[in-house]
Amino acid sequence: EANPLKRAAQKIADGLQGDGGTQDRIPGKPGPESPTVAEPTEPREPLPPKPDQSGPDTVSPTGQPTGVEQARMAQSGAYLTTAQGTRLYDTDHSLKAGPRGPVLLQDHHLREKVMHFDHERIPERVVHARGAAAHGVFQSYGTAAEVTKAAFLAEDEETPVFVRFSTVLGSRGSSDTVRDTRGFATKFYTSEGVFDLVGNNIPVFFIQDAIKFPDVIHAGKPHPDREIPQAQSAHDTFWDFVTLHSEAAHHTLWNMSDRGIPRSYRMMEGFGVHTFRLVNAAGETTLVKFHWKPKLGVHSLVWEEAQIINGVDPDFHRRDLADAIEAGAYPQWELGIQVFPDTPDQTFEGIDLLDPTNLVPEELAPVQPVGLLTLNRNPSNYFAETEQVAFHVGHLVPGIDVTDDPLLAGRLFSYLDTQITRLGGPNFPQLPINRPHAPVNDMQRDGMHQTAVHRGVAPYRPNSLDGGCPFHAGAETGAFVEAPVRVPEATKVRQAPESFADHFSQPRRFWLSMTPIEREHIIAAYTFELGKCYEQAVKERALQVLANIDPVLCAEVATGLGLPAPEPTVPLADVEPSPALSQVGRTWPTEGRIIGIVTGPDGDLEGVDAVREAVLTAGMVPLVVAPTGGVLGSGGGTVTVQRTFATARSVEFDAILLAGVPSAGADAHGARDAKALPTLPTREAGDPRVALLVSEAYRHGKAIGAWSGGEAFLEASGVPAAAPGVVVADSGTAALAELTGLMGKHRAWERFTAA
Ligand code: HDD
Repeated sequence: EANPLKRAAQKIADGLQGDGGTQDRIPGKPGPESPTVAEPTEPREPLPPKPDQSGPDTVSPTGQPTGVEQARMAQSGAYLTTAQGTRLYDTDHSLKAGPRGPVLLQDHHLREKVMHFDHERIPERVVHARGAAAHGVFQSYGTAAEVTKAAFLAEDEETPVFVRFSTVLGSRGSSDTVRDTRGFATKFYTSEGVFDLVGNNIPVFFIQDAIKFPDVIHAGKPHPDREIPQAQSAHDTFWDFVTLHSEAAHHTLWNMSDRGIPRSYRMMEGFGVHTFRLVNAAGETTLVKFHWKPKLGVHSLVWEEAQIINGVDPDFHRRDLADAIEAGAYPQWELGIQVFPDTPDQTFEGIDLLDPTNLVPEELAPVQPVGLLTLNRNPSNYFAETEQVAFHVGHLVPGIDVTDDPLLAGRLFSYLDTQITRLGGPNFPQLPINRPHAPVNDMQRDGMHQTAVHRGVAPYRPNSLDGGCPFHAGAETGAFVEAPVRVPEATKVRQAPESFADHFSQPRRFWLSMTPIEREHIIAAYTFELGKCYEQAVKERALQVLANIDPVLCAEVATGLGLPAPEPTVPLADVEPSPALSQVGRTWPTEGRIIGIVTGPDGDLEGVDAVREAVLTAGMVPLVVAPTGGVLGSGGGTVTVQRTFATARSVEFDAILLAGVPSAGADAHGARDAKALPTLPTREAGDPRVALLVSEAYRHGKAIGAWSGGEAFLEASGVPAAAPGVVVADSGTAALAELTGLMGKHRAWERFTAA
């Protein structure tokens, strides 16, 4: 297949044949490695990883290449063994005194097997426990070379990376589409050592000083008595904290905006949040903020969609990322920097650059692209890679240094510290996923889980016994040299600077930068979350914070809560909006978008086939939805079904196409699952499950198209054929052409009342 996008989309569609699992595959189309029905009798090696999967490329702590194979040593040979390499003839029965007798204490295999199982889990991350990750490559444009000597940012440098996306509050098994901030952490395996950019999809933070991190997280995590709610902020302790602590107003507002419920990890921006200091070859310094800009645009779910997905497919974001990469539709982001002069006061246009609750509008300091990130390989083992990867803001390379942001200072302490508990000792840099690709020659020795066999007798400096090795490097031999920044003379205090005291002008700018539709979403989010709180005092205090941001926002939420809207306690800030903060209004590529094509045995199957072909050619994914699974039609004009009315839910699709005449109710095609529920008040025409599909898609602003009688589904679902974003056409391909144009806007925004 010549068109790579089409090939990618086809692969996603194929991979999604049934609802996962080999039994669901279409008869006659087994997967390439489908297991046979019975257990194989001939020994064979474990299946190799799929083409899209790979483990980390590693080198040993002493710089010796080891490759992935060493990491897989535990799987050599075709025969089952103990951990000591002794072959086993049975692992299904404990050693007993007779078949019905007691189990014998001497069963060393039972003991070893269960002992290991008992210790398979490590503590999950205290925050960002739930994540999904991928390998990739970063290609530098060289445009940052003027401001930094970092080798990986020089022209045409290619650096392997590993990126982990995450939610913050939920535990490892929680849902993907909760309202929360998302982590966006990147490990660059550069020739000068590892550089980690440990950012979020929101450019500001709840607190200005790391000493408050345990407070904000304790407040956001589930209530300590019942451990509910999981993974979300709609509860009293969170709102108690963020309303008592007004520096949290800005980040909270972002969380309540559409940014808190991204459509996909592939469609999120990333931010380094803090201001960093770059150093160039001449030793000159510049202050910067890092940005990741997704090629597919920044898109979000709508709240109801997010809530449904949490039940229907809690792994929605994880699946989306892995499917896209497996199919070859590699997600890409441009890394960019906002550049500020390194002045002694470290402010820009009156904005304190050391205050992590501030952003600098792109209109004041444009984001300048410096390189391209492409994620192109899925991990081959979740635990070894995604779970064991250890990021740290202090993993820096020459040319990138930190600033005195007090939040960053605390992070510099916390990340190393937490890995000791999480990964069981100080040797986690030796884990394959964490190993630098640059040669390592440290004088760290011993400790839990030491896997290196160090040579020599003198792990100390100065020494003569190991020939004085290893040697210090100078700046010219690639050493990390801290930027010699002057620290002002001062007295020790536990105090924030006065410039950290403005907590409302930045949130007000964000609010003013939103379109009316985005403002409605924000109002709805506050109303929902505060409506879930029990404490009246917390709600009242939240309204006070909102009054200080904007009177309309405050009044609308107050109405929703049935409470009076208070007057502001600070003068409303006079700020210019920053249109770059809004997600609505631009047109974006539609690659990788998923179109549900609803049809049945009586539908226009030839038309469906033509549409599938056109969707694939456009690099999007067609999923055919029909009353039952299997293959529709016969002979040449057949269509394979990927989803049934029972398994499909609108939230999986970015747009819906309705092909052909609707079948009246489930009985027409013998689908029993429809009978598992009490009878719905079925409308004249149309299966009620399709009516739900279409009405939900409509409510969520998704493009809907129909042809060849499919328009009757619209009627049955209560969707006006003339509504914005609804297309009725003569043929499937004509409907698709219009639909694609609509999807470039992400949603039919005109359908939202605020528009
Ligand atoms: Fe943090 C994990 C991002 C403030 C302490 N943080 C963690 C991860 C991300 C961030 C993306 C997950 C990394 C991964 O995938 O393994 N954190 C941020 C950002 C912050 C921030 C963007 C503010 C700008 N964090 C922050 C503070 C502290 C921490 C102020 C502590 C004082 N963060 C941690 C941690 C974690 C962590 C406890 C948990 C697991 C880990 O580090 O490896 O150390």
